[in-house]
This record gives sequence, structure tokens and C-alpha cells, in this order.
Amino acid sequence: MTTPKPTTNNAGVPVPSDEHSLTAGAQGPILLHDHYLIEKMAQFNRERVPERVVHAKGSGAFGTFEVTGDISKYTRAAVFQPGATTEVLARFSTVAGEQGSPDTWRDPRGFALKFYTTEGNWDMVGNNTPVFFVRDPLKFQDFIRSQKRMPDSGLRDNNMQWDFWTLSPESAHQVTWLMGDRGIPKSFRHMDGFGSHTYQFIAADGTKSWVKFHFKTDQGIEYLTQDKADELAGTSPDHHRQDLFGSIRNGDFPSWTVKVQIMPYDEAENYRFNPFDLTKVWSQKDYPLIEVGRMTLNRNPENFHAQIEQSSFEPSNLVPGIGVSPDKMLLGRIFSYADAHRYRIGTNYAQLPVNRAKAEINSYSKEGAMNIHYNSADTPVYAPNSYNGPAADSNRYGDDGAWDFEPRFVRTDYVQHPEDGDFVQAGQLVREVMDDDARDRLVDNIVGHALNGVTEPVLLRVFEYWRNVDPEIGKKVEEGVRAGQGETAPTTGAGAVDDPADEAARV
Ligand code: HDD
Repeated sequence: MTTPKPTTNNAGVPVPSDEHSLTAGAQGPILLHDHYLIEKMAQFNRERVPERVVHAKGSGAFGTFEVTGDISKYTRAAVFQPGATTEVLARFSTVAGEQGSPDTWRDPRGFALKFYTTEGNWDMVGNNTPVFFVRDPLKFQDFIRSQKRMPDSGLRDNNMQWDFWTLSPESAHQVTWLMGDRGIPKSFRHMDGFGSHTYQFIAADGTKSWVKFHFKTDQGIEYLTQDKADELAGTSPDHHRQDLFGSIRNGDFPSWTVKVQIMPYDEAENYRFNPFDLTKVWSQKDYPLIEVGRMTLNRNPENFHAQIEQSSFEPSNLVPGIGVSPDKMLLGRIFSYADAHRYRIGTNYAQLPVNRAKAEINSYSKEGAMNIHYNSADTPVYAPNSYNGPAADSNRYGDDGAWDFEPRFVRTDYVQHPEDGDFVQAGQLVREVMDDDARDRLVDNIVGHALNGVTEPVLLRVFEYWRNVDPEIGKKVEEGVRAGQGETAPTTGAGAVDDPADEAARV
């Protein structure tokens, strides 16, 4: 065995002991000038950064994205040019649970990717579902609070969840996903990922189109039953983290085939669904999947805190050739994430090695807490300047992500397209995608969830909500809940009204 290196303090000075504080005699008080003890205690007290306000429990790995198909006629983004290979970081997560919460709770899963491209970082910050619960960012905070904890008890509360969902019918499509098999994937490797939003592609000649990103798992879609997930929540709360880390360590590298749907720019206006509404998918019959590449995860983090906990994904990290769309949720997120990182990690979060672009950075940002990268002394600190400092190339990059619209300030829903009803695609999912067994499990999952604390009048709205998705499912949910309640009268609880029948008339 080689002689170990001497322990040092944070300044690199060898420390006198790994075990004993400096005291005035063996029984005497600890001395304030034992600076090493104080450093240890102080550092320990600051080991955690605030957990993410959502998606706090997550796991991640590095890998590569290789282009296998040619979509260069749609986008000039370097990351999609034939022959390109790009390093990526992936972080998968649950949404509502805290850092230590079980991986197998029913929840959508985050699917956040950072592509370290030659033109700067492109972050594709998606989920394992192609849609979302709400379509306006003004509702996101309320939605998340309804999934988190009660102010008094600190407990999660299914009543609050269903109250929000049933008062927000646009949630029906996502809730149908959530209550179905895909609400608890077998592992992070066994789920698809989606950009979810509609983005814009811009080709070298300036042609614009709309695009959706799909990451199809090469491991196959697999899920956990509610019973199995409940068991694992007790016996193996970090089940998905173990699975991801273990398979990569064993050389069993998970991969995803990357596909896009492309909609010509002018077809958006008259498509049968509003193509920018995040509660809707685009039919693959109308816009078939086009294969573009493969993402493989092949390298575990060396340090979870530095590389996964402090990783900072942001939908605003878009590269030339990929732009935003009129999706209001996407536009809200463009603001939100960098703001969250400044709060959680600090002003210079983008300088941490995991977040730092591999492309050259010529930014005029300077200083701030923990600033470690700086321009050379002869680089001007302002622009425009006469001293050859970086200059924006607006001819080349200026117009990415623009679109045509009627300028008018309003607070309203999207322009409605012919098949935009809130329950239309949820019903199609139930009737056309699920088979009988999957529909039965859907009903069981909803009934189990609803029986766990959902009270009148919310419960009546739950039945109505599912009848709107599909009459048969609605009937079975109601029968299942009523049977589960046995002979007991409708429960009362937070928000209950004296006469539930009145409430039913209202909804
Ligand atoms: Fe999100 C994390 C905010 C919709 C996918 N989201 C995340 C964080 C915030 C938000 C503040 C924590 C970031 C951090 O501290 O690192 N999210 C929003 C807002 C949304 C929203 C304001 C709607 C207006 N989110 C949303 C959608 C998706 C995601 C529609 C997927 C399609 N969000 C994620 C994620 C994140 C996450 C991929 C990113 C990094 C992570 O979780 O690990 O799962």
C-alpha cells in the first residue's frame, strides 16, 4: 500500500489531525482558533444547495448524440448536420417529490438534455410525455402547488390534485397518460422522451418549419404496476437511480432513437389542432416521424453533486437553426429556468464545468459571486467598441425564432382549431391507443387514487371529467369509487359542501 497523501484544509495546508479538535487540556474547552475544525463545521453546514422547486429527485449520465439521418434541409443547427457527433448530459427526474422521495411514485418524468454543440449549448428540456397539464404558464405555479404539500399538515393530498385537474379540463390528456401505464415507467431506460413543445427549425436558406422532438427508447417501453411501484417505494426508493447507474457501470448503455415531426410553416394556421397548444399532440399520420439520430448514455457522473445536482438546464439555450414557437408554456419557460438557476446555484452557474459550453464563449457578462472565467485584459467591457471586442452578427443569427402574428395585447386562450376540445385527444388515447387491459388498469389506478382522500364535491367532478374523456371509463370510475366506499356516505373534508347534489348541478 502506498503512503496516503496528507489531508489538507481548503487552502492546501496540511492539517494537524483527522480526529481530534484542539482543546485546552484533554477535558478542557475547544479553542476558537482551531480553524480547521471551524472550516469543517462551516463547510458541512453549506453542503446542500436548495433543491429544485420541481423535479428535485433526479439522476443523470453523460453520453453522445450521433446524427444518422439528414434533416439539413430543415435546420442549419450544427448538431443536426450529417456526420455530427455531440456530447450530451441527460437528467431524468420525478416532478413533485423531494430529493429523498421514492423514484416509483406516479408522476411524469423529466427528460432534460444538454447538447454541448459547437455553436453553444442546446438544452432540450423535456418530459417523458408529449403533452402537459396546462397550456398557459400563469397556471403552472398553481398546478405544482396542488401536487405538492398542504400548508398545515405538510402532507400531499389527492383531493387538492383532483380539485385542480377537474377545474382545469385542459389537463385531461396529460392526466390520462399519468393514470395509465406510462405514469410509472419500469426505469428511466424504459421510457420515451419528448421535447413536448413545438419548436421552430430554420434552414440555411431561411426557410422556417415547426418541429416536435421524440426520443424513442431502444430498450422498449415498460412500466411498473401500481402494486409493484408501491412495494419498491418502500424497499428500494432509489430504484431508478440504481438502475441507470448500474447499467451504465456494467457497460449496458441505454440508447434512444431520435426522431422529429416537421410541419411546414404555413400549415400551422389551419391544422385540425392548434399546433402550439402543449396539451395536444400532432397526429403522426399527418406528420410522420423522421429518424435523425441516436442518443446513447455511456458515462456515469464522477460526482453527483457537481455534475447532476448543479446541472442547470434551460429551454432558453437554443442554437442557431432552432427557435421558439408561439407555445405560451415554452415562452414562459424561456424566462423561468435561468432565473431558477441564479437563485439556486448563483449568478455564475453557467461557469460550472457541467454547465459550461464547450464552444467558445465571448460574453460581455462579467464578475458576480464566484466568477472564475474572465476575458483577457485587452477585451473591452462594453459594446459597441472600437477595439475589436466581440460583435453580434445580427445578419446571421438575428431572425431565428420569429413568426408572423397580429400584434394586439390580449389575455385569452389560443385561437381555436376544429378539433381542439380538451377531451378529444384524451378520449382518442383511451379508445385508440390503450387495449382492454390497459383501460382496466387505468380505471383501477384512478379509482385507487380517488379513494385515497378525494372528497365531495371534487369527487363528483372526477366522475364528470372521466365521462367527458370517455363515457365508459367515467361509468367504471364512478362504480369503482362507490364500491370502494362501500356503504359509507360521501366523505366530507376540505372544501366539502353541505349538499353535493347542488355542486353536481353546478359542474
Ligand atoms: Fe419545468 C425543472 C419551471 C413546465 C420539464 N421547471 C424546472 C424548474 C423550474 C421549472 C423552475 C427547476 C429548474 C432548476 O432549478 O434546475 N417548468 C417550469 C415552468 C413551466 C414548466 C415555469 C411552465 C410554464 N417543465 C415544464 C414542462 C416540461 C418541464 C412543460 C417538459 C416538457 N422542468 C422540466 C424538467 C426540469 C424542470 C426537464 C429541467 C431540469 C430538470 O427538471 O431536471 O424536467
